[in-house]
Amino acid sequence: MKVDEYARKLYGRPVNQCTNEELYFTLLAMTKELSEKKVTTDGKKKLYYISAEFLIGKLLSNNLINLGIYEDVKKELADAGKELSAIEEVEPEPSLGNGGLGRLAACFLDSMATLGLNADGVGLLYHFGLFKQVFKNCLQNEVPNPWIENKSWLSETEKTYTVSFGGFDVTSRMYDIDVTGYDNRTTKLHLFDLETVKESIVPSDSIHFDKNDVKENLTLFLYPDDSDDAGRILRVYQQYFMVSNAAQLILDEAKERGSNLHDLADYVAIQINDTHPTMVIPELIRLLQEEGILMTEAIAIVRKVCAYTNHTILAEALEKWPIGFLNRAVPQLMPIIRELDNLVRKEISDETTYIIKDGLVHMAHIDIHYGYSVNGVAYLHTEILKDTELHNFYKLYPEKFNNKTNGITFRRWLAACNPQLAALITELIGEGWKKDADELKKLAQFENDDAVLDRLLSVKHAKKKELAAYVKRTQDIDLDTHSVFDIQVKRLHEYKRQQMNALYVIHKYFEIKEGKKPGRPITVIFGAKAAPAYVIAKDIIHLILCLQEIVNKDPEVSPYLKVVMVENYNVTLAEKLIPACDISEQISLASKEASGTSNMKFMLNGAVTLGTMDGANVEIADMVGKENIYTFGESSETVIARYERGDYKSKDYYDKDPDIKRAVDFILSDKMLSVGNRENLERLQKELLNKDWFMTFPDFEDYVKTRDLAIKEFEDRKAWAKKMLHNISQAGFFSSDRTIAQYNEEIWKL
Ligand code: 26Q
Repeated sequence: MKVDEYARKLYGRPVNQCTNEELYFTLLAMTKELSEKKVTTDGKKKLYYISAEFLIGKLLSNNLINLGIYEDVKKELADAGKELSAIEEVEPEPSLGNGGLGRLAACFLDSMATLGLNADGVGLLYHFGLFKQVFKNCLQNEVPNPWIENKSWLSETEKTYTVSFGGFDVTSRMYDIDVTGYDNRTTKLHLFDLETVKESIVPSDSIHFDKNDVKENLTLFLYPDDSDDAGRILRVYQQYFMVSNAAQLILDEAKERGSNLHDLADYVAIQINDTHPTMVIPELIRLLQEEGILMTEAIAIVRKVCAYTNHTILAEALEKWPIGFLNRAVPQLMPIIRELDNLVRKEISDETTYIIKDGLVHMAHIDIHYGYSVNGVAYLHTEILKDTELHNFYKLYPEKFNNKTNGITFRRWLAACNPQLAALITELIGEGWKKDADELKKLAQFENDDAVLDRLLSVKHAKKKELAAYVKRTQDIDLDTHSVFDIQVKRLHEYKRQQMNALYVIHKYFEIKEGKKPGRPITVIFGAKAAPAYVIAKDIIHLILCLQEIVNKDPEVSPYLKVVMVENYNVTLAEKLIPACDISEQISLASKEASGTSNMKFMLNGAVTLGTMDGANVEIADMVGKENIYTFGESSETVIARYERGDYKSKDYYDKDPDIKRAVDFILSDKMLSVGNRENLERLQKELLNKDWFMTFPDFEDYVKTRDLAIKEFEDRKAWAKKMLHNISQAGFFSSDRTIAQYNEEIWKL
């Protein structure tokens, strides 16, 4: 299979005479044809991973790697004077997710295909995806992010369904994206779209549009928050559209495979990714009834089919829909949901587990009562669910609760984004790690091999140079590649505590001004989108962008400290940032981050974690041992107890710790006001002083101390390289192949 043949066929010209755009479309066509040949749909039982988000990232390199032709294609192009990396730039990134949950779903699809499981993803085709972030005057603005082109990874299918809403019907169409497994089968991501959707109602420079006409707007955007009622009810329409299509597809395919529907559980497993697809439970019951099955049996069938994954402990993030919304959008489901609630009320005395309470439908409660499995996404997270958040459910159904610690695909997060490191690893221990991640353990034998440690450091330096060139090109900021690259990239949320990182930057700024210079310059990099209506999150972005202005332009400070906030953080940027990182910031308030997955990606790329004992950091710490990670901060028990007592007063810490006071005061200093807006900065300062709900102040001192220690220990390059190698060698557990194998063995049983 030669690229040249394809190029001649498509454009009538050899590779060396094609533009990068033409070559992108050539490779797209070629790859699609190859992966199509590998589709296999065998097996009686099939898993459907239903998710409102699939943050798949660009697909070209990933597919070339998984099809085993990356090296050959790269070489053929290079021989013709073309660069694969330049061709990749042409590909738009589909932004079909907000963050961790969506990216996890994408990693899972890769692993399901790689393990050869009979499993497809089902979701929605959002025409503009999540908004694109643009910075202006140190503020975040949101603009639409169109990504669908005439020729793309999407393939239109013949499948269309009717979905009924209160008062009107719509017609859907299924589009497919091939999911190429590494050296294995191709499975499918099915994305449903609305036939009547109208892109033209969206202006080019704003994400505000008429939210009233569902027939025109249903699949335009992925909603980043639930701030206004118009947006909230639209989300209900989207969710029902997704699950009604999924349920119709699932029943069609099960019948094709030979199911008589009474035996559906032998043919189908459904994983419900957070509560967003929860309505698939009443929808399946409704459809089974339409097929002539009685309600009682329909419920029993669904109970053997659906499994639920919880991704959050934040009470405010658990979905509860007003009955009025559901009555309006999906009136046909309400009698079923009422019946499901009545059955719970008949059987169970604990009112906290009821489905309908105070006019709200608790989506997670439907999943837990009517699914056969409930899993958390990291050890600590699952323990907290069992002990506190979902304790009453755990008492009812201890057998349903299980943990599946998240994972990441090593094909994208090592082989594709860091070919230099991948090549070094392969040279040392062979290629086996790409399919059996545990083989990375073999790297431990090189921990005292100076030549290997030197090469590891030079790979890291090469990746830092690549990132620095990118930052220079896109944001015109000069980075010192010999400085410590300290990176925090994730959605902006107060519990993730980017504000604490920013306070550290202010603290360093003062220290440098006082003449206390760090032994080595520090580069602090942020990447984060804030939900458009999340006011404090946007204020935190404002603070960081103002710091970027002040710090980088101060000739006294900038030789020792730089701040960069990359614009529009997404998968493509993650692939550039993560390999270049020295210190991975994982600083959520203990008990709040369900798992985190960037922590795993950083570790795999030889960064050392600076983190709280939260989410999967706990397992990382277990795995690497305390010499190879920097942990700090209060434990989840202490935090949970403090919330229970309700006696945290941030002002007390401000009054007694002069470092905290100085940093917080700086937020409203003349210096800050010379670049920033009083309104944003004042609101943020007040929030910290009067509330600080995610307790940054109690952890601040330990954070500064521990971060300074990490920066100091970075100086012993050999010892640091050893930590890096040790982290990589222990990362195997965090392969999503391991996670998916566990889902299959313990939940799906395909
Ligand atoms: C809900 C209702 C209305 C509108 C939006 C939403 C909504 C959208 C996205 C709620 C939650 C999300 C995303 C959650 C998420 O990404 N959670 C993360 O999941 C990761 C994978 O398990 C974990 O690693 C992270 O710890 C967790 O924060």
